[in-house]
Amino acid sequence: MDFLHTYETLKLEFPLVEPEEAAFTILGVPFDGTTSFKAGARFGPTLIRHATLNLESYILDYGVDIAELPIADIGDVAVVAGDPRKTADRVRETIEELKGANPKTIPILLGGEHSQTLGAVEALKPKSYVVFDAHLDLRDSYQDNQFNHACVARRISELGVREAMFGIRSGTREEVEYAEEKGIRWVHARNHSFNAFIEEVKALPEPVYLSIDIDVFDLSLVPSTGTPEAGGLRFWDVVGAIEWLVENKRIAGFDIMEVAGESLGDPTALTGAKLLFHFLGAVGR
Ligand SMILES: [Mn+2]
Repeated sequence: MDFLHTYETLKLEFPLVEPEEAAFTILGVPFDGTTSFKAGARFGPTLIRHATLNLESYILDYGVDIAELPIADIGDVAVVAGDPRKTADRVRETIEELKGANPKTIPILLGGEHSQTLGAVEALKPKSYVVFDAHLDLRDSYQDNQFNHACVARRISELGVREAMFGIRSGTREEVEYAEEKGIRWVHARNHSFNAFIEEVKALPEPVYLSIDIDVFDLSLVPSTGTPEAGGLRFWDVVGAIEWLVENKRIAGFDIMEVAGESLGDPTALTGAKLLFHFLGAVGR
């Protein structure tokens, strides 16, 4: 199947299927045009795909070999350098094309800046947005740009999507007040627990879009990301939450964003790749 805005790139080393037959469709978004601290998320999709070469496709935890699942990888979106809105439009259009061809496939974005999640949410129109992130991302504007990575949860909330956030440890007074005013639920990283997670998500309407900003993890796990923060979650905290969510809620889409780096084998990309495999295995089991 041909897409207007995508091109071939390094792909997952699985026996891939066409998107029309895929339960999961991977799309890279190599954009880092509004990154304000540590650049390099444009290499995230390639670095994550490369990092998967290090991993066994058999997931011990689930007894599932994800190489046997119907997965498509449609390459990367051709970004509009420096323009998060136009690039997110291409993400939206690509996912609309994909869902037109296969309404059942779950799109999986590999990023790339968090700003690009907006395009996926606009295409998929979930009822709820569950995000693991160090940051609230509820600014109205940042660096004079409403589509900056620091504004993505604000833009999604304005679409009327319910939001719940986990692993949070960074935000402004204005963002906290906005969350309060709009009923946006968030749990500080210090207070994270499986029970706290379920408490916040159990009543959320479906389908749910699940977004992982890789900076949710402690920066010792993920040194190469746009805005690293100490004091994050552990790997299995996030895996446990994903397992509950895919068992209990319909998932509209999934992403792993803000993976940066300049060298193959970067621990940030290895963390992202391992998380991707657990998501695939948890849904596929
Ligand atoms: Mn973040």
